[in-house]
Amino acid sequence: MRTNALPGDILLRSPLLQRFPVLLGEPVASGILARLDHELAWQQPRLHLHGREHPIPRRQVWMGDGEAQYRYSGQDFRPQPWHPDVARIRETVVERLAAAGVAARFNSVLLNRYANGEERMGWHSDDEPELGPAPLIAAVSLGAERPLRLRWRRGSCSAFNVWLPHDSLLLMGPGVQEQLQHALLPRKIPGLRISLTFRWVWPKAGS
Ligand SMILES: O=C(O)CCC(=O)C(=O)O
Ligand SMILES: [Mn+2]
Repeated sequence: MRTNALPGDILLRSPLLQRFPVLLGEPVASGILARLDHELAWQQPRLHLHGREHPIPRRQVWMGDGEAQYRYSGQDFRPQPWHPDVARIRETVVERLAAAGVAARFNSVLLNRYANGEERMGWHSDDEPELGPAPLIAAVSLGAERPLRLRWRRGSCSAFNVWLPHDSLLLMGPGVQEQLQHALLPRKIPGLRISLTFRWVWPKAGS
């Protein structure tokens, strides 16, 4: 079996949450991590939360096709054009999902850069209207292994961690955003981590 065809672990069946190890293989994955770190125009926007303005506790880049505009916390983000490494990862993700029987397409990606274990992303669901009613999100992790924490939006089932190793892919299938929230909480884990969360953004009517 080729290492890049390793099957994914199904973590939840309904809604589908599946983790695939070894997406790109080494040394490709580490080379891409270093290039994205150095070559992208990382931004740290200030967002209004609870009536106050705060810089986000990480850096980010919104990338994608021109019409894939994204509105988040009251701000519109225009996509940067595809970086060749990111376009290559998108292709690999689509192929890997197709091999697992999941048809997916992505016109955009949010890249998140966490310089160390203090940098984080709070509880949320990726359920903005432009992602449609049942978004499929594919999250690629590069660099330091950290856990994604998930919790159910209803009922009393416990929260749980999904560890995201370097060069892994996590598929959050339709229904995950509606039923669960996720967060990347601060942890005493040193090292740079970059995640790429691929999405399909429905172009705005009239654009
Ligand atoms: O960094 C991660 O793995 C989580 C990113 C995330 O939830 C997002 O981009 O919406
Ligand atoms: Mn998210």
